[in-house]
Amino acid sequence: MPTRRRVITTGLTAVAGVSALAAAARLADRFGLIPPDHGGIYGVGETLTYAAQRLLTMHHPLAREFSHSQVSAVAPVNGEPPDNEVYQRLLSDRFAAWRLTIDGLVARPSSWSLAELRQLPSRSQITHQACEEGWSFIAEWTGVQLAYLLSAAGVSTRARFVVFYPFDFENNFWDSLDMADAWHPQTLIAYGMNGVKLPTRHGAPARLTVPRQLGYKSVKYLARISVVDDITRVGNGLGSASPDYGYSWYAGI
Ligand SMILES: Nc1nc2c(c(=O)[nH]1)N[C@H]1C(S)=C(S)[C@@H](COP(=O)(O)O)O[C@H]1N2
Ligand SMILES: [Mo]
Repeated sequence: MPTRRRVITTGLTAVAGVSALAAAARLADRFGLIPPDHGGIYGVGETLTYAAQRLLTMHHPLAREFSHSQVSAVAPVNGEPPDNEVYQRLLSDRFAAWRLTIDGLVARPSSWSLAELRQLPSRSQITHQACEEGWSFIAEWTGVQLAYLLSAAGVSTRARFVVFYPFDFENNFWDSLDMADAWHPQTLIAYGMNGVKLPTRHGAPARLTVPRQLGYKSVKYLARISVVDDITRVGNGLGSASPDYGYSWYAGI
């Protein structure tokens, strides 16, 4: 991915020239399209990738969806189930005591049990999940749209990002989405995969799925969702654990 990004940025520079780069950076600033890790390793390249992707996807905003016959026979795993006591206890009880918390800049901080989530309007979508390591698979995900949960909680107009905390947060894994991706109809809190309940290693009891971005944005083993205005005060301040490992906060594909 870093290689591809460098190619894109270099390509943009070659085609557009330096003055156009400056114009694009001004445009990004004007529309607030500055990623939280803009000061990181990739600098202006990150800002341009994010801004360019947002402008390009304005007119074809949905990730491609596939048919049942295209579902992959094998779905690899990246990120084993958390081995901490809290998660293992919930797992041993088949998540009967699990609740997904929604807090932060919402009118009604709330929490949902798995049974409650299953009673909400559901959506199933067959999408492609691509890992930054180079492998991918197509699977059907079933769950509730994050937008539904956000509406139910009543999101403040000050909201800028939605933060996702998994049970392996202590191993430094977490991420966030901007509001455009948070409200996106294909952004799901999935509790089902390929017609069965979400397998443990794929993120039980519930995971995020964000098919417009690389796999690492799709946080598994969810514990808590928090709506914030200032992402710089969360964790490393870069919007995601991924910049700690050299990957960008924005992973649009
Ligand atoms: N909580 C948590 N979520 C995670 C990870 C992880 O290590 N922990 N790995 C991510 C990465 S890098 C990818 S590619 C996908 C893989 O999802 P899968 O295991 O269902 O294929 O989950 C993402 N979500
Ligand atoms: Mo990944």
